[in-house]
Order: sequence, then C-alpha cells, then structure tokens
Amino acid sequence: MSFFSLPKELSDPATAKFLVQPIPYEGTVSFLKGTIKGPDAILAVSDQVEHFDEELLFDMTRRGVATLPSILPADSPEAEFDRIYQVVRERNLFQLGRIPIFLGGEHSITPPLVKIAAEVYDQISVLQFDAHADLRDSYTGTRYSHGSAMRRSIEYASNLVQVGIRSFSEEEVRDCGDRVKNFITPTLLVKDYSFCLDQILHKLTKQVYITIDIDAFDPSFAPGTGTPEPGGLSWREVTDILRHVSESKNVIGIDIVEVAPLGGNNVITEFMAARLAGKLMAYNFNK
Ligand SMILES: [Mn+2]
Repeated sequence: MSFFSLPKELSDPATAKFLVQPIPYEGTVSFLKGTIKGPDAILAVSDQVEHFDEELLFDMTRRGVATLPSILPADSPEAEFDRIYQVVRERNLFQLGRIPIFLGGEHSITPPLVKIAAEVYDQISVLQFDAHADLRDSYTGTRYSHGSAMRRSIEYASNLVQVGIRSFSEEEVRDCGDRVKNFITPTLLVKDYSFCLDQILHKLTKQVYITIDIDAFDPSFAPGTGTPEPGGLSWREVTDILRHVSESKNVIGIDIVEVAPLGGNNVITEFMAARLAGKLMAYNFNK
C-alpha cells in the first residue's frame, strides 16, 4: 500500500519531495488499543483524498510522494526507540528540501525522530498538537512511554510549543517548570485566536518539527484514538495554524500519531489524518 497510490514516476523515494514512513507501533498504549493499525488504515483511505488543494489551487503530488516500507515493531519500548532511530538514519529521511511524514503508531515513536532532526538541523523546535502534555518522566514503568514522548523529545529539541493541551498531571506542570509556559489550551485559542497564533509563531525557532497527536482534535472530529478527550481543536483551527507555521518557518519533518481505526465504515479519523498529510504537503510544497 502507498500514500495516494501514485504512478511510479511520482512515487520514487530517490526523487520524491515527500517521504511517507509508516511506523505501526503499539507497545505502551494504556487505554484503548488499535493504533498499530493506524498507518495501514491511513494509507488505505489516502486515494480518496483529492490531489488538488482546494485552498492553494494546485496538485500537491506534482513533486512526488514516496511511501517507504513500514518499520516493523520491536519487542520493547527501548528497542523500538533504537530501531526507529537506526532505520530512519539509514534511510536518510531528514534532508534539505525533502520532508518526511511519519504515520504512527503511538506517540512514543516521536523522540527518536526528534533526536535525528536535531542532529541534522540546528536549533530545532517541536510544535506539538495534542490533548495531553506527554511530559511525564516515565509512565507505566518505562521512560519510553507515549506519556513521556515530549519529556524525551525536549532532551534533543531547543524548544517545545504545545497546542490543544487539556489533560496533564500535577507532576508534569511542577517538574517541567518554565518549559510548560508554552501550553496553548483550546480554551485560550477560542478566547483570543490571533494572540495564540502570534505566540506560537513567536516561540518557534526557524526549524520546526511538527508532531500531531490526532487526539488534539475534538473527539467529534477524530473519535478513533486511544485516549479521546473532550473539548478539543477543530479542523479549521489546526489547518490554519499549520498554514501560518508552514509559511513562516522551515518544516523539517512531520508525524501524525495515535490514529486507532474504529473499523467498518467508520473511517472518519483515518480519512482526516490522510487529508491532514495532504494539506501539509500543499502548505510545504515550495520549501
Ligand atoms: Mn500524545
């Protein structure tokens, strides 16, 4: 299966602008299961997404979209970190002028990707869309849990901006001190959208890695996820922020995680994830 099911000349990993890397991993999921099936479900619906972007009015596949073979799950969270790190380094997915798009899998796939991004580019920021802060030092017995994904990532990144956050523990606020000052909650976003957008753009450095936990969206938009939280973001809010960030920063890599297909005809969550990947291609087409 490949993203958009494109003809050979447009899906060659040697030349494609966008490199889609499936990472079906579900090792530390603590509530509802299913995210191991996320990447395949997103690929399966991706040929229903129009290649012509309705806002920018061009075909976002024109510079190529390649899909790489899945990184198969390792048998422990620590081994999974190492495996992702090694395979993504070997495949050289972070390189100037090309944009890797990783499809998860649970959120613990992000830290090894941020580690590589920080080795390739200087002074990177992470822009996280998520319902949860993911800043616990460890969770359910491992430091490589989905609940620690951002705590591990800030060991490599210079900066973290968190959008959509509405569920976190006392420990996360206490231990991370100044680093949590970049929480943009959905309530704040609704109250003063342009202030929030300015804050996001102001706090990000030039090189930005974007991680989108699908539970950042309101569950009415994305019900297929492991830990749904009420009061989330809308499609318009998320895409508008992504468009502004893409216009004024260098997006160096993207992941979309925590899609857990509901099965049957209920493909709304994976379709939205596929559509979001297409949107990000359009927004970053000329970089
Ligand atoms: Mn998360």
